[in-house]
Amino acid sequence: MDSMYSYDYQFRLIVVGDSTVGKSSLLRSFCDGVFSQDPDPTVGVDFNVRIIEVKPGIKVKLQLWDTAGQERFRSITRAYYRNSVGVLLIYDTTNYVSFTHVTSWLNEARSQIQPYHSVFLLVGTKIDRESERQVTTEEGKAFADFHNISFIETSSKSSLYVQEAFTLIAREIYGMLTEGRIHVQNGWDGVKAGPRTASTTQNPPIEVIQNVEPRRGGCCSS
Ligand SMILES: Nc1nc2c(ncn2[C@@H]2O[C@H](COP(=O)(O)OP(=O)(O)OP(=O)(O)O)[C@@H](O)[C@H]2O)c(=O)[nH]1
Ligand SMILES: [Mg+2]
Repeated sequence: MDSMYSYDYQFRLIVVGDSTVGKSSLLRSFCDGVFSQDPDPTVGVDFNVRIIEVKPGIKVKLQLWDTAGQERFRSITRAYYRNSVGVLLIYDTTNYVSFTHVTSWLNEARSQIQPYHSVFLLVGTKIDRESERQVTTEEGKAFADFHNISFIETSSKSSLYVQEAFTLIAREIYGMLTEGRIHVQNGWDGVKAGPRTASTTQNPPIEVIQNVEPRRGGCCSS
């Protein structure tokens, strides 16, 4: 069992997309290893935590914000973008309309997060329902390539590529942190140094920026 107090960094991620695309199911599969056929819709926002290793010896606590897809909660969920360093954009591969809405989720996320940096991951869910598929893998990939973001397809029911999705985005964020393209900044909760960071020598030195304007440009910010 991971100790909740033993990690090098904390990344705050937000999960967005239309209602019923499977956001909560993805998080439950990842955090608890369970799947429900009939979960309750999310009301406002929900919160999950899991620690993963992004490379040998480097542990990251993922603070995962699960948002409600229903329109009536939009003003609540909007407030959670700003302090997120990663955004999982979710659509349902068996529901083409949910795929057409990804653009507006992406635009909303970008407008709320800027001028902070964040990393986006496009996730197509429910690939266990292959016979009902409405969005091809190529369409998902083309969208992701166009927007220069990563892409993966998952099944929470079959636990397919769920772990990989979170590892992918966490590694990308960690890479940007070590390259100095994302920073730990006072007043922003997207990335925080964990309790182990100061006491080990294996981590790259982190630069803490004090009360300055966040930097512009770079990956996924506009
Ligand atoms: N077959 C299959 N069904 C899934 C999968 N993921 C989710 N579902 C089903 O899709 C429905 C909606 O799942 P949720 O996880 O509640 O969807 P959500 O995106 O959190 O919805 P909101 O909270 O309303 O925004 C439920 O009936 C789930 O059982 C999957 O990978 N495969
Ligand atoms: Mg939900």
